[in-house]
Amino acid sequence: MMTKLTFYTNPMSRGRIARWMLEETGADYETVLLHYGPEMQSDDYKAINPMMKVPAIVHGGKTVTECGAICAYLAEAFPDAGLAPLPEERADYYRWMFFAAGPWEQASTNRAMGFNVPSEHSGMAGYGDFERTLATLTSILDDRPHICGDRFTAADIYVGSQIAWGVQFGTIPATPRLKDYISRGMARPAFQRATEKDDAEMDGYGPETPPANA
Ligand SMILES: N[C@@H](CCC(=O)N[C@@H](CS)C(=O)NCC(=O)O)C(=O)O
Repeated sequence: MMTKLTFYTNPMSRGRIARWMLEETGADYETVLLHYGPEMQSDDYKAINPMMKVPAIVHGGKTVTECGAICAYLAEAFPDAGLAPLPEERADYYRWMFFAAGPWEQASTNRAMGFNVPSEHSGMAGYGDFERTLATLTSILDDRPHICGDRFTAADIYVGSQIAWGVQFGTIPATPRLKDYISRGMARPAFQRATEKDDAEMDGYGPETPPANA
């Protein structure tokens, strides 16, 4: 019997990264759409993610939250998709997955909110400062077509999505190299399927939209 896989998301959220990963695996999954606000803060959902955030997956009764962890978990749970790192790719894979989930997510969010680490405290901030973090992120692709080298892996879904969103929102400069990298990801059939599914659900799920029964 197939292990049950449930995906909790909102189509206007980082859940798009997890959806892309799910589509790459070819796994069967059930989608539960949550509105921002009361639905994400309900006791039922808090039992799944006490952070009250999407995305989350529940697979065989086990919960995984955090986009980076969801991508890494699914890559291993569905090895036939070939998206988990080969032994020689592991160093780059873990290094850049964690870099994107930690330093980059914090640096880019703080920048978007207009918060800059005071220079005298950059030693305490895990990402130091925005400029350094940005330069490090974009340098990954200076000498390779994918995050781990020659091959597309789950790191290209997670780190690549962060790069694509940064370019889209203007936090990351749109260099020809990055634009080419992003287009290669977007050309993948799984990305297109995921985008179609999320786009089809957008109506009524924005951050300002309360649930219909609220
Ligand atoms: N670090 C988390 C971030 C998750 C996150 O912030 N999700 C946002 C949507 S993009 C959310 O659920 N916000 C609802 C809220 O905080 O009320 C991840 O990578 O999954």
